[in-house]
Amino acid sequence: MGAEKKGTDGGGRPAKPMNTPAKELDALVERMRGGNVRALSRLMTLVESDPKAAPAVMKRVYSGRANARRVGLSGPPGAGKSTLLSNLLDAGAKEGKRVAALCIDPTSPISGGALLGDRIRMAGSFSLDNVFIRSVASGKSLGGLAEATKYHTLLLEAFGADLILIETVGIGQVGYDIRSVAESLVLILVPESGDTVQILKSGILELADVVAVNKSDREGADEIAATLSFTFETPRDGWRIPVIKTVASENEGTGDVMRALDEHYAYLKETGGLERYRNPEADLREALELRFRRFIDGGAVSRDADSAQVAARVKSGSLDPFSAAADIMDILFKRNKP
Ligand SMILES: Nc1nc2c(ncn2[C@@H]2O[C@H](COP(=O)(O)OP(=O)(O)OP(=O)(O)O)[C@@H](O)[C@H]2O)c(=O)[nH]1
Ligand SMILES: [Mg+2]
Repeated sequence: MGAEKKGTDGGGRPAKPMNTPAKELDALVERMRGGNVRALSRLMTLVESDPKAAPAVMKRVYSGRANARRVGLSGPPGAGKSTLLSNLLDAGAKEGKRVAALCIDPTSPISGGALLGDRIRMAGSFSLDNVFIRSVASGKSLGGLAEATKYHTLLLEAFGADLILIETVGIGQVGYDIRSVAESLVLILVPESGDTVQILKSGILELADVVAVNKSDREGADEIAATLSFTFETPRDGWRIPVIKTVASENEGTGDVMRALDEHYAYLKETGGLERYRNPEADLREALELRFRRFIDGGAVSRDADSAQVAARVKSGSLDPFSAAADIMDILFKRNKP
């Protein structure tokens, strides 16, 4: 992509802690906007490993971004998320799009999927021609996955990506609102995913916009696809969830998934669904939530003697958590800036 087309970068390098000088940031952002992959990776590492540096970066990249298509891929472990993602990346690149992938893995910095795995294994991120891949390891991101993913998608938009694919762990374990980073969600199931009743019960279908029945080379694929199609016969808010059979390992069905995503995007545009999730007010709300979560997770309650006392009463059962939360909010906001 852009000036540096080949090879890997130092995405895994620890970022310089805290105050990267403003001039240095300006220069990095300028190089990144000019298509420099190394600068992009550096900025990603910076916001990931130092949430305190994030506002300084976001200040420089938030406005003037192009809007990228952002697609999430979710599904049970081993369903073929990485393989399908890799197919979609290649298909997008062939269409001349600048494509990017964020692979979120809660346990290891390397996501599965032979092709993708090999690409990523080389470094924290990888880029070749119009393809950019980055793995986001939860262990590395101090602000947590939600925060890192949000910043990374915004950076990729500033970089000029047309399509951003985000692989997450199984739906329900995502741990954050996927809608804030992806307007379309592909749920990948396999014939072994169990009967439809089971799938419906698990609630994982709630968020899906497109369903792929992957490993359709295996027995039971037709059956599960037919039942799911029947289940989705009635449109939800005017969108009928397509059920597509794929064999990701053979690159079969990739085009159908791409088309379904195009249709979903058109549907969102028509119905105002895009603006609902993509606007500065929604981002402000999320930024506040992220900030507050980090504040709490960072031990704000236990560090403050009065708040800690209230928390202790919850633990001992003498105060309910809801009254306690109200009290602690009062105490903390009078004293601190989250
Ligand atoms: N038979 C068959 N195997 C497939 C298909 N798609 C992917 N696989 C294989 O399934 C395995 C898992 O694929 P991945 O793409 O790594 O799946 P994943 O969902 O990303 O896995 P995790 O990230 O570990 O949860 C790999 O060995 C793939 O080659 C398919 O359509 N048919
Ligand atoms: Mg994977």
